[in-house]
Amino acid sequence: MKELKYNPQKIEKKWQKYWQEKNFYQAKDFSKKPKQYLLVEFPYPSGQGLHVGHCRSYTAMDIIARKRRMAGFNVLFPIGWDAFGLPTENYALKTGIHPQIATQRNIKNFKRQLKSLGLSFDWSREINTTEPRYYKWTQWIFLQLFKKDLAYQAEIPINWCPKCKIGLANEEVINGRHERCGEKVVQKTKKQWLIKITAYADRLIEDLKKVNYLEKIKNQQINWIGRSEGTEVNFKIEKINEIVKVFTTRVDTIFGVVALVLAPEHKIINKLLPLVSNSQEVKKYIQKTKEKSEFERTQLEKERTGVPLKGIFAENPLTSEKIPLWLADYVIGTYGGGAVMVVPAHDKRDFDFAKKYNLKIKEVVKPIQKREKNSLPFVEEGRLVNSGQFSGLTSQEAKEKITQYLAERNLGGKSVQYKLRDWIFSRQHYWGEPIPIIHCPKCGAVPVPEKDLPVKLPYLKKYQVTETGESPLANAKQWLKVKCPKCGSPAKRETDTMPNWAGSNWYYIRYLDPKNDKEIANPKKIKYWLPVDWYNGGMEHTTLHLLYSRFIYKFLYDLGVVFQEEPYQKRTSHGIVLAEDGRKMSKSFGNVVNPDEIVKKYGADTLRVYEMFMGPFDQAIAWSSQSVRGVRRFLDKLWQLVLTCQKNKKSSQEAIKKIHQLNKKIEEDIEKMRFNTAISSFMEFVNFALENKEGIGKEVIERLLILFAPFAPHLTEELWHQLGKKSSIHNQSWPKYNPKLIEEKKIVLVIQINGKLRDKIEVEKNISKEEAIKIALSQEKVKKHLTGKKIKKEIFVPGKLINFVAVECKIKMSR
Ligand code: ANZ
Ligand code: ZN
Repeated sequence: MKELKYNPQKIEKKWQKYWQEKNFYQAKDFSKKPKQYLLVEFPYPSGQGLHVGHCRSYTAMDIIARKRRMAGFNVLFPIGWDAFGLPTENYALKTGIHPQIATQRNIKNFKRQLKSLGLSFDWSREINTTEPRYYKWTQWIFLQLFKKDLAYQAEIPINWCPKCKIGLANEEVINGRHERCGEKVVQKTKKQWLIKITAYADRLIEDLKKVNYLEKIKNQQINWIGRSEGTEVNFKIEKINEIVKVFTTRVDTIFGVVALVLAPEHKIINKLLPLVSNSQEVKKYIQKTKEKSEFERTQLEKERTGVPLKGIFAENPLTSEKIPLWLADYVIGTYGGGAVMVVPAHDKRDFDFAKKYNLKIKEVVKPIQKREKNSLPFVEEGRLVNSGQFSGLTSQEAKEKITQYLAERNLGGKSVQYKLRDWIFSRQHYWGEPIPIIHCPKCGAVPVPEKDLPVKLPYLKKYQVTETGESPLANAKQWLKVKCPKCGSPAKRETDTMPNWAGSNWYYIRYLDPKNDKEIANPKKIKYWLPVDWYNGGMEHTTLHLLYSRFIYKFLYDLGVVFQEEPYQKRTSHGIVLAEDGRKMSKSFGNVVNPDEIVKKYGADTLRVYEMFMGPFDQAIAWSSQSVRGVRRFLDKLWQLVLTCQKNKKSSQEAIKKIHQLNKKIEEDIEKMRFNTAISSFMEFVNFALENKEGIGKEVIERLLILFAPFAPHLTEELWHQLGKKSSIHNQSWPKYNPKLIEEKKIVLVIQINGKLRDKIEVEKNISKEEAIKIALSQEKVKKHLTGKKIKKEIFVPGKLINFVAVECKIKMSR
């Protein structure tokens, strides 16, 4: 039954069924073949269905997976669903469809869509973060963190939307506003669960040396952690006899301190308020700060504000000077000690602050080399002046000496600070994993015994957030009541749920053993498969998701659950797919491309090949319908080529050379993720072949199909069978190119003038006499030796030399 025309609608379903029935893509635990674990970021099954952006990144890794299988690897290429979280909860609130039902529906739809693309996922390992069998282990990890004191509760300010009366994750705050309603977000203090990721900060930086990530991704990780070395200085506060700790990276400027500024949320303020003469003003300022988000407060260009604590002074530990105390919202409560020593002469922010409030400006560092213009603030390092016994030292020397001086007198010492904060792990939402903790009036926070895991999320009809901002689980009256596992008294379950990150920071471990109810995964399987060899994902996940999952892996390593320090050997990222108009695809713009329609109209292989062809893989690219049609025409041509040439017995030398060159190119392009240039090379080859049909025989056609199989798995499978093959094209070995065949035939020609060697040139082996002479005459050395001479004769020995026989010009001579 031969198809004469390429008809993807007829063949794609057929082959998908065939592959599935034969379990083609199932990874085999403990196979003797070398293992290869290839990972894509599992999708969030939203109500909108699959985005063409998913198709792009999944097809890319699918191509790599298919090529690796053909090259003899035991490939693990799994998929699952990251299904807890806000989008589904919000969708449920809007439509009245329960999140659980919505999730099931969405997954069903996503699965149908992914399958229609012919992606070679191992579906037998499918996971779903919202299934109790899965989140049992998410909760188990939390318990281990709790037992190691890495999960703790604290009163901390959270983002709060006063309109929706709801606590927000940082991701939900865009430019200081709630992303859903646009209301200005304020800070509200609430008891939260935190995870102490900061305890791993140094290792998270250090171990980047062990992995093969793109350089920019490594830098993003490092900047996010934001390690800063400096000095902690204790400032004594008069009247109350307490100290305020200050973190500074410029302790060499300490003789230039003119004020001490506290963050408005600094704890010590409560003690100071009764002592200041302007307490009303101060209280008002604190209130105003609460209405601002951290984003607003740290904007660099914004005007500085502050309020003095009148009548209170701190003491500079080096000079014993009395310095005034202030509050200002540019000081962040959670960084360093939540206080800053103000040095207007050497810091821009402090300079602006001092100008505005008429503080003194004391210069204590001068440039080492004299400058023409000496303007303040001078923010670089230099040599100290007006700094008592430290005057004359360089900034570097002074930092060390002053830190030592402080340490010896118990007034401070070396300190390292991180931008990275502990990870806020509580959400006051319904659609997440319950935190497995029981609050007992006698024993406090008690972990749920491991044997009682999972703590199942109760089915609630009403899952709106409560007016007080408590999680909707506070309404699950039955579920809430439990006995304390320690003392048996009546106690209450924790009602906060985990963030979306919780289920996604370890999911790649569960693929190894998704049905294991005894352990997170069998250790032998962990040993065999991990680490992940190649992880591709979105640029937007190269900070948080990557950092969280690396952290959890290190923690599991410390527990002895996994056996290396890093989960991903290699990390790359893809660019997003924009709409045809260059904007983000969005329902509200009406510019969304639905992959279903493309598959229906042109076939999955066209969609796949088009998305690989659209542009450099790591860049954002706008959709082009015209280019989609162009790709479909290319597939039609390839189809015709194969059908026309299938009877040809022999191939021309040129065709063989070209197909081996293509072989090399495709191999290299796939490894470097240069899919777009790979496709162009296929197109060029097909054009060449159509013009030289007589020279395209079996050997060339078969190699072409195998090379193209990872890109267009259905089309190539169909043609392969049409050639009379009985086994699948995807079970063929990846072809090796012959390096001898593709060597570009370059040779060196010697250039002589009157028999004397004057130069050498590199040219094509079968270059013509005319061409060779033209090149030879353009060489500088040759020109030089021919000046004033006239060429009488040119001798060309192919593959060897050119000899110019030349004589002196008479005219010139006679002059
Ligand atoms: C005095 C000083 C003088 C500073 C000078 C700089 C220049 P990084 O590198 O980001 O760690 N700082 C400390 N704690 C702060 C807080 N809670 N909120 C806002 N700013 C804070 O920055 C360290 C510097 O940031 C510290 O060094 C401190 O200002 C400020 F000529 O101290 B410096
Ligand atoms: Zn108890």
